[in-house]
Amino acid sequence: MAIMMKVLLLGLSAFQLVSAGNSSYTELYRPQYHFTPSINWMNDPNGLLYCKGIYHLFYQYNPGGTTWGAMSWGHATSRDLTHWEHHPIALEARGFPNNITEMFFSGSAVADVDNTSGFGHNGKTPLVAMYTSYYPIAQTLPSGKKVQKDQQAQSIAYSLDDGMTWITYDVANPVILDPPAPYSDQFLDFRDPNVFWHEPTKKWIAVLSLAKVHKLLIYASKDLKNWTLASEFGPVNAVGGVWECPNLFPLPVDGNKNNVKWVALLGLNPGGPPGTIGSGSQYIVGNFDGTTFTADSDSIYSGTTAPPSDSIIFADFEGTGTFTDLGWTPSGDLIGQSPVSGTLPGQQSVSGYLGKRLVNTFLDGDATTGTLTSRSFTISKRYINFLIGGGHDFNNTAVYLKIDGEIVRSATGTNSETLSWQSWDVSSFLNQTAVIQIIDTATSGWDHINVDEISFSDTMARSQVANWVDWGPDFYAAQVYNGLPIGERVAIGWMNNWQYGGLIPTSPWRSAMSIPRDLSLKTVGGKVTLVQSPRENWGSIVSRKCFDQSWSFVKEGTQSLGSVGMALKIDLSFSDLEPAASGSSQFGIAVRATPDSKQQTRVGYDFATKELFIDRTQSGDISFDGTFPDIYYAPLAADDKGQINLEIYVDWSSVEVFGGQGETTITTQIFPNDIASYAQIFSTGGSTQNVRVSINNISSAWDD
Ligand SMILES: *[C@@H]1O[C@H](CO)[C@@H](O)[C@H](O)[C@H]1NC(C)=O
Ligand SMILES: *[C@@H]1O[C@H](CO)[C@@H](O)[C@H](O)[C@H]1NC(C)=O
Ligand SMILES: *[C@@H]1O[C@H](CO)[C@@H](O)[C@H](O)[C@H]1NC(C)=O
Ligand SMILES: *[C@@H]1O[C@H](CO)[C@@H](O)[C@H](O)[C@H]1NC(C)=O
Ligand SMILES: *[C@@H]1O[C@H](CO)[C@@H](O)[C@H](O)[C@H]1NC(C)=O
Ligand SMILES: CC(=O)N[C@H]1CO[C@H](CO)[C@@H](O)[C@@H]1O
Ligand SMILES: CC(=O)N[C@H]1CO[C@H](CO)[C@@H](O)[C@@H]1O
Repeated sequence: MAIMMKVLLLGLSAFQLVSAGNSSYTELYRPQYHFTPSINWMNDPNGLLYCKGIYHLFYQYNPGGTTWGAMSWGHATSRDLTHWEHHPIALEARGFPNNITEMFFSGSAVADVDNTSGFGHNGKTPLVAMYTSYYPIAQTLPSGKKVQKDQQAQSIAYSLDDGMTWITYDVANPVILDPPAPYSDQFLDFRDPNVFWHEPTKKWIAVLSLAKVHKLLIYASKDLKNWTLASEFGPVNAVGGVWECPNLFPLPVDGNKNNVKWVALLGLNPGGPPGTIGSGSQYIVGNFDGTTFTADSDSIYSGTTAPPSDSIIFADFEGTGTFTDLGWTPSGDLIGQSPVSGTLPGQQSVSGYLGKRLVNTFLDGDATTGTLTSRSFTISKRYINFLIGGGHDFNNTAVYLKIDGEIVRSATGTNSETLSWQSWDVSSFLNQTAVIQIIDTATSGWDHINVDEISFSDTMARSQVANWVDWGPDFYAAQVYNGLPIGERVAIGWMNNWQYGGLIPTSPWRSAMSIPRDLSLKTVGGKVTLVQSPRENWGSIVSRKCFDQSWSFVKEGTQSLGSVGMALKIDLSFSDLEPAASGSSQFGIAVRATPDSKQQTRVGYDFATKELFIDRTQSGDISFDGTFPDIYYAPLAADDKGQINLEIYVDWSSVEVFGGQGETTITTQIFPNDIASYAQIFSTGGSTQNVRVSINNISSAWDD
């Protein structure tokens, strides 16, 4: 149907087109202009390669169902990164479905135009894919190499028909069998080769991840077959979970071809941006000489920043002695216990605390339960700032502010051992008497809490432990295209999160890719920053303007824009005026709202904190995972005219916001009703000036 029609339209007769399924692409929640497989489970983008005018998109795919399993490489192609053709599976799990002996995990692909591999034949340029072989059982391979149960090793395959069919290099696979000493014990977590041609040294480079020890390994090869370890990099910055899916690529700074920097971009799971749970992506800017990647010093964060300079430290848990000695009242298993020096036996590495000691309730593993109650104090400053890590459960692993026995503020961790700053605005409780309570009342899976450096300040404390590629929960495992001209880099991310990826309420497919994004490096606020802009053939899918209006000011309250649709491109700009007194003023737009506004996703800006946000707490179906309904914040400064500029891309189950020049993005999935086509603007705590809202309908990329 839709898919077959496009075959005629684009005349891609050379391709054998098979739609893996026969979806009409109109099911509830089906993305209209984001890539999805027609059926079954998808995760990481793989093998992104631009070759002969065609963008290849391979992806982690389960041919057997809508949850992770039987990992294979699915395949689609596009001429414009907007309209996609489905192709037969490129690399199907060996032995699928009944006796799987090898799965094809993530990797990348290149066009070996100089035939360095010798795979060329009859004048055909070989495409070569390098991927992680995962072996669910111990075995001796056709190459004679022996692998252990659950081993991950790196293999290659080649194609002589422009990527349509692939031949695994069985005589020698895996071409990188084991991690190098001293990491040989890491063979279960050694993955995701990112291969590219390095012209100055005329070599292939492959960057791999040693996921659990937070290291990138850089290998070099003349022929894609024989690989030599060149160097290693890491750990740096965010290390709250495994490092996966590394990329390394050059980009000119501010368009200057004489000032090229290299970017290492990688996934992190869990331990994403502050306030998110689960997967995230970070980048590091530096230099690469063909052997070693060296980070720029301003791209490395040495650790948690100290609290704001005006802080009064209430509890830093330093010194010696028990919680009781420090003035806290313990209960349960915490009676007689003390703050801990860092990581406990059996625990992943705890980081981000200040000084030597912190509250860490992993004492008897997750079995420990109890509470700690502070002495009472008078609230004297606007914020209570503290470092928090550990489990995410407001009821069981949490910090509470109590006034007269009532919980008036609460905070919880993000299922990460890395502590980060959280703050309560307590300006409405000034001069009142309060206590802080730290609770751990549950006993399995992330049921512990880490707390440090509770302090009072008139400034909100922030954590910067990494350069976040995206501040939302749904942008992971991004990969950058090979084969584009120097200076041009397009990335696609998996628009999902391991926290709830297998539970999202879509059928018969699960997971979408992000909008393909043009990457560049620009100096923003004095710092070389990764800037993203959506790269789609908008001209072919943006239909008519459904709303366009300017206001010199919008008064406090909400204003309906009517029913504007479910797939939208919205340009929103407004003045960043310091709110007079309230300090809590926000402006923004609610999209995918039902007529009664009970469902809506709010995209806005907080003038006091200078943060962009997406609030999906009422976005529709939020029932499938307790961490899904949440608000995501990201720093964003006004432009030099004092305006905040947002580009917002709404689809049937997602919202992506590009703030400013694209230095700040937030990507979230949402699952609203299909009557949720309304939009409204809101200005809270005061009026907002110089507002312009322009909305275009986006039509389906699946039914030309
Ligand atoms: C599974 O495949 C392996 C390798 O081809 C073979 O040795 C083994 O006998 C097979 N097992 C079953 C149960 O078919
Ligand atoms: C590539 O190299 C192989 C091995 O040397 C050779 O047989 C083949 O003809 C070459 N192919 C091309 C297109 O040059
Ligand atoms: C592999 O490459 C290394 C480094 O270039 C070289 O020393 C070695 O001889 C090569 N091995 C084979 C089998 O080609
Ligand atoms: C808090 O107490 C201080 C000093 O006693 C006083 O100046 C201030 O007005 C009080 N603030 C509030 C909000 O009650
Ligand atoms: C936008 O598209 C939706 C469905 O695709 C449609 O219902 C709506 O009327 C359109 N709005 C405008 C103003 O074109
Ligand atoms: C995803 C989808 O629409 N699958 C349908 C494809 O066609 C067969 C046979 O007509 C249906 O049974 C499937 O439900
Ligand atoms: C299961 C449970 O007790 N849930 C509660 C957790 O705490 C929130 C408030 O933060 C309550 O609304 C829930 O009912």
